[in-house]
Amino acid sequence: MSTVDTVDADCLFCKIVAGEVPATVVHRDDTTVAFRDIKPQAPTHVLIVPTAHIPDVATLAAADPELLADLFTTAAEVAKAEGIAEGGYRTLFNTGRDAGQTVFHAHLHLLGGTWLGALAG
Ligand code: DGP
Repeated sequence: MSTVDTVDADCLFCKIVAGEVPATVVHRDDTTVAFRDIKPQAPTHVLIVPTAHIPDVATLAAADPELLADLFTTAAEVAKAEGIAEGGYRTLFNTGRDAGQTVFHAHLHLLGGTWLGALAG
């Protein structure tokens, strides 16, 4: 159960959660919604968002760690449904301008379906 329950009427992802902006939704439950990224960077590229409006993952972690865990649980379920769980996948948050965050409603990127390369090393 989420401890935060807010909506921002001007937020694109709040509008997707509410069904006011179309998106290809692949999962929905009480606290999270998962939909395909409009500009995919891998064969599977899904965004998992809290239904509540929370601007970034740092705010989310401080406000509701259980909800943060829900995002990863949903990511694992979507990865399984997409057939990428066995091969492996990447999950990441961009936090703030320098990381390239463009939508200020926390979202977990789920990427997979191909060799993604190593991030470092
Ligand atoms: P980030 O750079 O971490 O803030 O990622 C934002 C992502 O949101 C980016 O990969 C593109 C995606 N995106 C932007 N606008 C839309 C939209 O209207 N619909 C969908 N499905 N995805 C969007």
